[in-house]
Amino acid sequence: MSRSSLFHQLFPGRKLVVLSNREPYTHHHSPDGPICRQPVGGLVSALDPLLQSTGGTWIAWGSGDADRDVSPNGSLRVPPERPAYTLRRLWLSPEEVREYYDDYANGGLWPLSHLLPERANFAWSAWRTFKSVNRRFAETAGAVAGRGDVVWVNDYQLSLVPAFLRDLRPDCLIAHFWHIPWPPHSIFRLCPQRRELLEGLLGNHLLGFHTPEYAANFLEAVATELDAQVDPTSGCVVHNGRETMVGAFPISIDYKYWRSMALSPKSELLAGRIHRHYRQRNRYLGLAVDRLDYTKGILPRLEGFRQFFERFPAYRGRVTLVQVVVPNRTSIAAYAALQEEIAAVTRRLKSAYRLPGWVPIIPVTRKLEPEHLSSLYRAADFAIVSPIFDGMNLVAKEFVACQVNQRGVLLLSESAGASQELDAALPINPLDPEGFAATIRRALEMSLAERQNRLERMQQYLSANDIYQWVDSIFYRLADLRPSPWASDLTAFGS
Ligand code: ADQ
Repeated sequence: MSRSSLFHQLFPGRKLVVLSNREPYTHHHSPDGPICRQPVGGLVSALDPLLQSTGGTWIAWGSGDADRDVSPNGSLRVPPERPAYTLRRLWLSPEEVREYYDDYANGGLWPLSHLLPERANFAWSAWRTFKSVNRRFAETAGAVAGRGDVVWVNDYQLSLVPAFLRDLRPDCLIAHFWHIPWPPHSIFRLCPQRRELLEGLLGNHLLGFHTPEYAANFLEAVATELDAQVDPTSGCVVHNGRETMVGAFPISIDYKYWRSMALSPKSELLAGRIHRHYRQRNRYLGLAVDRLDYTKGILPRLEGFRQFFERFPAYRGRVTLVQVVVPNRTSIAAYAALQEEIAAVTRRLKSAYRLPGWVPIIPVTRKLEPEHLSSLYRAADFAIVSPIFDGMNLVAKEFVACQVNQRGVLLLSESAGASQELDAALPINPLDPEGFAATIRRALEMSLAERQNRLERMQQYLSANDIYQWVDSIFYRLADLRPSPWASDLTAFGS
């Protein structure tokens, strides 16, 4: 069944409204006039195909420098080449962006959720702006949604939207997906605004996390902080007469899309060229792909790679790591500093180990087209995905999908959500550089039969557990909640 028919079968006559901080399409000035771009990131990769197939509205902060020129009243139909749904842009002032997004969401909630409390800052002035921006998102959703519509809120930037929206529009069915880890309560309790955040999220009918562990951490926080009834077995919370169902829904990728990208003529050609280049010289290609972020473990990975050459010098001149890092959030000092440090460490690695006709590392710092990215995934002999903490990590799943020749090995951090599903990957501890070095060698020396076997298992798993199955599981769960507390509203409109 197609996505749209499942949605319309489960929620007849309803529309879908998605909210996220980041918009799925941004417009930017160029010498040839405004150009449209799609930002890099897991959330857009996951939800844009969904809205394209179901129609509806996506509400987000209009962050592109040409957004206002293209949509003066804040609304436009996207994707530009074949419009399928409405993008509703919310305009934020530079101060709002700094306090709501840079300071509170990315300077406070992001590091705390990734178990790095010493990096977190929760200034009250930033909190007040966070709250008022969340209220505006909720008011916009309240104005756009039709009676009984399904509203799907995303992520930590919009934690307070559900309760605001539930007050405004009790007829809507509200779901929220939290795309990053939820920390153990001993960490979350350090947030001064923790109770209001929990109450904001309990405005949802359904609240999803990537893993049972994150869901259990959330339930523990609610049970400790609020006067609520919590059933850890079913995931049901009752607070202030409202019921919220909490559960685990591991996000995935569009598996068929990534396969088709890897099998496209362009990808086949590029991957073939790269593979021949390395094989003819008896060399190996390693790959790492990340959004610039201190949680992705890029610096410890480079240290692990350095130790690999120290411990196993026979591989000097034979293994090159292509490290793709797309800059983002560089208006935040910690991110700008990280970008510089990665560049400096990369330069040091190059000058310490380079040999005539060979470099140990090739840095790439731009967004790649899917056919280009898939050709790298396809050609790589191994991929290193080594976040220190990561809600899920879609790069690991994309690599597995694109390995159409089943030759590559996935090295995957045990503290990425994805490691709970991709159990045929080689586990790594991102903070153990020696173990890291040994695992790279193990990957290079693994038999072809074992590599095929491991990839086959993970590919079978991902083909059955793709992004569409993820969306369906959330819709089914949401539809199950109908008798309580949505039933009275449905009866009211004769459904
Ligand atoms: P992110 O932290 O953004 O997502 P991730 O899941 O790895 O992390 O997704 C990154 C996405 O960006 C991938 O789809 C990848 O293909 C793309 N990408 C990265 N570099 C690129 C480049 N140079 N060119 C083109 N595309 C590039 C957050 C959470 C994750 C969670 C997702 C989804 O932090 O843990 O998996 O949301 O819920």
